[in-house]
Amino acid sequence: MASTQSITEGSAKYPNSTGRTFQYGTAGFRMKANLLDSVVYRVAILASLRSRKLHGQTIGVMITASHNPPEDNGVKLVDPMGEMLEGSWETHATTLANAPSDKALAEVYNKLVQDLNVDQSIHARAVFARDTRASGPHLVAALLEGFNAVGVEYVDHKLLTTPQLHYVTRCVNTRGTSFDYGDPTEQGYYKKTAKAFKAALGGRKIHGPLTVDCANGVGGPKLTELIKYIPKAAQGGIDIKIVNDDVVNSERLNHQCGADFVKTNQRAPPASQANPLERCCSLDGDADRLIYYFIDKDSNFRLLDGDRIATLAALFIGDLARNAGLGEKLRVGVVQTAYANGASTSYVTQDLKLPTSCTNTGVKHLHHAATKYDVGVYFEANGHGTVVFSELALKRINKYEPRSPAQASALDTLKALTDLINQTTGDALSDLLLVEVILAHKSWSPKEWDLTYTDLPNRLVRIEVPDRNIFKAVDAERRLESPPGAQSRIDALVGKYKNGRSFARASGTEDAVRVYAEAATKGEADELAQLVGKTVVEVASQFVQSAGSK
Ligand code: 16G
Ligand code: MG
Repeated sequence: MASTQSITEGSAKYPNSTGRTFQYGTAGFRMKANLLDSVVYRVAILASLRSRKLHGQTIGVMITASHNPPEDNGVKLVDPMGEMLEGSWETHATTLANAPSDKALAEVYNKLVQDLNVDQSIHARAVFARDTRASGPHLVAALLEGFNAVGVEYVDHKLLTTPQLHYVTRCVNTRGTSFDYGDPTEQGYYKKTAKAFKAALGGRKIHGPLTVDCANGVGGPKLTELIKYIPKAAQGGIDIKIVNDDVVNSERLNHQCGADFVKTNQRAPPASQANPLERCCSLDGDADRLIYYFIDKDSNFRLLDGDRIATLAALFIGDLARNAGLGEKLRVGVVQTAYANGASTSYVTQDLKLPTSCTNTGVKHLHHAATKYDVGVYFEANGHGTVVFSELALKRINKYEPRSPAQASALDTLKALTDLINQTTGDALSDLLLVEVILAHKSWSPKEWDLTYTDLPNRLVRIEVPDRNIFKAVDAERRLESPPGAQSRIDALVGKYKNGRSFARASGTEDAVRVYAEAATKGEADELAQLVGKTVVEVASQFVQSAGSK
């Protein structure tokens, strides 16, 4: 039970004194860790409201800043089924975080209780975890202060990857129901994942080691744990070589390593010393992104990003569904964002003959769109993604009586995948086991995987402008609606390039505009990105001038 007094007293220990405006964005609140005290305290209060509003279901709280530098941190809420916080509540999070004083906070709280019709006598529950950042324990103290102020019963899961916390949240809320998702513990996660991995492999051999760069983040110790539950290749499992798993020297987090480093720089982290044609992958700081890569026989770096993982998964699952006799009964679709390489989209529609959808950037958008298919494969090019099976799909898969040994075998693999793949959010650990299973089934090295299609040359640039908020995108961020005239200038530039495609969108996590361009050659893609970037700078400064002259 919460009282105005307990809220203000707790808040006085974590006052909002930074003078900042906070915003719950695509990845929750994220910024320099030393600015987050009051925000985390208030997120605890928000969790109590959310839990009570949802009749005492358990809400997850994750303290992490993913691939950001070590001095940053962040916090986000997880809804009962392990999904991202419902969009309309992001506004409440922002309102609470920006209440200017302790007293104002209590007022905002009381107003939310009224407006949202929250019954304060309901028992509120939360689970939480953090990544390995040095600032984590301090922020946990602020969180506990908040939980105590509003009377939340909580379980501290200490260090977890973000997807593990999503998993635990769903498990707690489905326990003992027909949707039981598993044992709500870290060990439960390992046992379920390892068992499903073995079943999905179905006796196929994994050749050669997989080198995993853990970004010096929480994925390192957690992958080390997971491996204990999985046999080595010689015993029918996998040989994993872990690099960048230093979580003691926290300044090494995401430094010269991790999925974001690899995707942005298009090169392997220096610590990765794999031989040509050996499979390598990188996680990000909280292990919800995964990027594969290898060095080809001519010593060229080859990236196998989120688009590649999505196409590989869609190819495999589509084949399994057909081979199991469920081809007509399972509608497999692929969800991407505007950043997906055009060649990957063509491959899905023309070669795999599967439907695609394009959504705004941010996992919650992709996840939502993916649930519209029976089996929705979603990945951002940056490596965040998963595959979601609808309730109907699960029913069909579990009830189907195979008519031949071949159907039975495909069905078994499909069933195992529904347990192997984290249904709550993108999960680098479960995604990497999925990739390994698929490559083993197909007897593919990364070379064959890479040959499925040829990426269009592309370029991503970051442009700083006085006010990114004037850039308003529509049509899944593929077109700018504002500033006026900007899109027609971009269209004119794109029209000059063969296979040209380009868009500009305001970043949701940084004070910048991102410009993406594709074209027939690398030189042209670079040039197009530069020109569109220049246009962005020009229209932004014209906008400032015209606003100033009004
Ligand atoms: C966040 C999103 C990620 C997205 C990225 C875009 C989640 C959990 N994370 O990291 O999906 O790709 O933001 O960043 O939704 P941007 O808006 O700065 O380009
Ligand atoms: Mg992440």
